[in-house]
Amino acid sequence: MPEFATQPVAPMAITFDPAAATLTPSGPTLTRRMSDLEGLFADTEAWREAAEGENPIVYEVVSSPVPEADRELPQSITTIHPGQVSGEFWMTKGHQHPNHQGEIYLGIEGVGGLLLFDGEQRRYLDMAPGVIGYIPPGWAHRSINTSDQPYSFLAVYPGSAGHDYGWVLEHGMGHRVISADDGHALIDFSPTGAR
Ligand code: S6P
Ligand code: ZN
Repeated sequence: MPEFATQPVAPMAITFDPAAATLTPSGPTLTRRMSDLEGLFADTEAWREAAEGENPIVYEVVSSPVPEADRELPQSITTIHPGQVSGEFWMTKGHQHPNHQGEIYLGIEGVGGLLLFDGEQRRYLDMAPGVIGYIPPGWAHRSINTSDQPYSFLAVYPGSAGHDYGWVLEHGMGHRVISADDGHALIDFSPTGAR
């Protein structure tokens, strides 16, 4: 067996339940409430009212036991609950992988979108069960629930990728995703507090 700086975890079978959006056995779970999402939504006053009021859970991330370590390949399932802040759909914080590496998302339940931004070019992918959204190295990414039902997806990414949230707060994601008569619409990114 080759030498590794960090010993790899042992081979394991992980049961993936798409209906329940669970991984068994599971690792850490992350819960993001509205108060954790400062600086994301265009309407700061509406965000503050929600954060200081009911402070709902916006999304949860359950992970498999595979660690975020060099050469490992962790997986996680994110479930974004349905909701809007002043017409802007609930979304993840969004991040850039500072050690530029690719990632895949597989839609498993509900529908949503995957916003991608490399600092110049911007893309939007419609996500649904069975769709693989490919995130190339160097593209920041954010997920959005564009429906009135929960939206879940599986993420698989290199364990050494890292997560830079400051880059997205500084540069935005190129677009905002808002509700529209026929579902959702993309508008140009505006700084937080501009609406
Ligand atoms: C990790 C992967 C996802 C997100 C998750 C939450 O590289 O992209 O597991 O971490 O969807 O999003 P965020 O932006 O809060 O980390
Ligand atoms: Zn990522």
